[in-house]
Amino acid sequence: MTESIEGHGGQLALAALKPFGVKELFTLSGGHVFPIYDAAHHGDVRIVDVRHEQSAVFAAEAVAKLQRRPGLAVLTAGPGVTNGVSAITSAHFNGAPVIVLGGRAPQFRWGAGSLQEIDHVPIMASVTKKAATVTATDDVAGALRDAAITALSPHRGPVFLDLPLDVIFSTGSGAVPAGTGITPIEPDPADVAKAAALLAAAARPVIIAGSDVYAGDAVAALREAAETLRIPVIANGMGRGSLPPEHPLCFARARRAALRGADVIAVVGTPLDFRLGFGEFGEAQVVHIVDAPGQRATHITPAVSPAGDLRLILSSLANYTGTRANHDDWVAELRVVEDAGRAAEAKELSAGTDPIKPSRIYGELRQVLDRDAVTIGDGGDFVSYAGKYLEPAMPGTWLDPGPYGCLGTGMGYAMGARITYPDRQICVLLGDGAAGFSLMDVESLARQKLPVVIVVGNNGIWGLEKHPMQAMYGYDVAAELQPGLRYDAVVEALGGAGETVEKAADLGGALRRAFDAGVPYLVNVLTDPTDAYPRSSNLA
Ligand SMILES: Cc1ncc(C[n+]2csc(CCOP(=O)(O)OP(=O)(O)O)c2C)c(N)n1
Ligand SMILES: [Mg+2]
Repeated sequence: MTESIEGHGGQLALAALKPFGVKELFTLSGGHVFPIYDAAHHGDVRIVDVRHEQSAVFAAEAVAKLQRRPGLAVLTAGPGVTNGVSAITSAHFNGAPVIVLGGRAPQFRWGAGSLQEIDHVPIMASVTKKAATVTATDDVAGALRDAAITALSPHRGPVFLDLPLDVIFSTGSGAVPAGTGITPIEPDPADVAKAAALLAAAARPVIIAGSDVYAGDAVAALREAAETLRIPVIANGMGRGSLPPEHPLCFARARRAALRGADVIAVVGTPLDFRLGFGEFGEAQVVHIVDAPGQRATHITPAVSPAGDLRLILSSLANYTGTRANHDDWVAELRVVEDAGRAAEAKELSAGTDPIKPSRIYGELRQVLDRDAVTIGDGGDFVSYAGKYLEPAMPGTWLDPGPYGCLGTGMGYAMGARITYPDRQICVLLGDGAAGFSLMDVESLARQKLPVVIVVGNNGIWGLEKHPMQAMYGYDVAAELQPGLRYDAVVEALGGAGETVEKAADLGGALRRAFDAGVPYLVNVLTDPTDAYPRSSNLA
């Protein structure tokens, strides 16, 4: 059934997004986009506004990632759009279905020098799946529908459209078909069969599950495939939590042993990038399972690379009927390493040192976080520890910045997570350096009654740069921040609350107060500046 609609450009735009489940937009005000606000105000789309456009796009990205539907950011013409560029790029790297609508100077006098007259499209083209200008009001609904379909079709990613002032303020008509019209990509059955045979026959197989497993709603199929073939699973990105930590096939501490010892490694739903040693796993054969042919690696040649709907591919693996090698010894071997790693961590997690070790913060957090809490990492070393010590128990509960590694996601991601889950714990793990990019958006969170907990690992330095620079040069520059700064006082001033913690024994109480506060609450933990996350690569 297709509905015919009439209205101004803003009304046509939002009507077209309704079948895709868009219920809110993130924005920072600008006259060029007023008609979209008018449509939202008189319709049922919630307007959530921010203090910097990057937070609007990060919030839309969090909604897109968590809910697997388009997240919408509306940015005013010129600087509004360009302020969103890094965040849109993050969505691009993360394969997140974000739609960014930009205002645009009027086209009827284009070239005459209107306020904020700049062609955004070439700026956006390389960091989106599609970037275009809608040049007629009658085209708005169709263009928005196409944008949503493009954003949601694997491999997912952001779409940018700008709407010239005269187009968006004029009235026109459009058609809104029901449903989303997205069809799964069928994988080549021969590729899937080869992948299944390789994994089943392997003596020491491993599955690495990445973000697209969650994005493609393929978590159940992954679990089924792992369980029927009895293959250990290691997760990264939003793949984390696909198997709960207590699952016999879920491994984290044994990652290195698993990748060193494996003879077949199936990497599912994540690129073979720097996070996975560029897919160079020694003698092991690599099966790269991707959600679209364009995601296949070009820098190495895997044994086979099935491309298509991840649910279909993983379900086929689960239904494999050929002969299977017994992997029990391999699973048991890794379990020993996993348990030993876990035992070794206990000391770190309970470290009673003064100043506080970041690991102790995670030890305390593990005791107060609910299983469905959403945790968000924005920072350097402090967030590397989060990746190591926090164990997401459910899929879709961990948000990291992804391979673009852009600092500043914190408050935007927190906003998107809070909008998605009004009743869950939302907790940002924030470096003190990272705090500078988005902390002002605590004002937006407080004003719009969006409580979140922010835990700052306050070491007074850009730790992930200072320590490597010291190691490389024997000195460091541009790596200092003011020590002991009261980020909690900043949050109080912005309408939230918080406290500074200097003693490990005070952490637990502070965290409990934070989750009970009902307002944005920042726990400012003064941590040991000499502590450096142990890493093999020095460049971040
Ligand atoms: C937008 C952006 N600017 C710069 C960097 C480079 N960078 C990566 S980690 C890091 C240090 C982060 O410091 P902080 O947030 O205090 O965390 P810490 O390492 O001290 O725990 C920097 C500057 C980046 N990733 N993104
Ligand atoms: Mg720091």
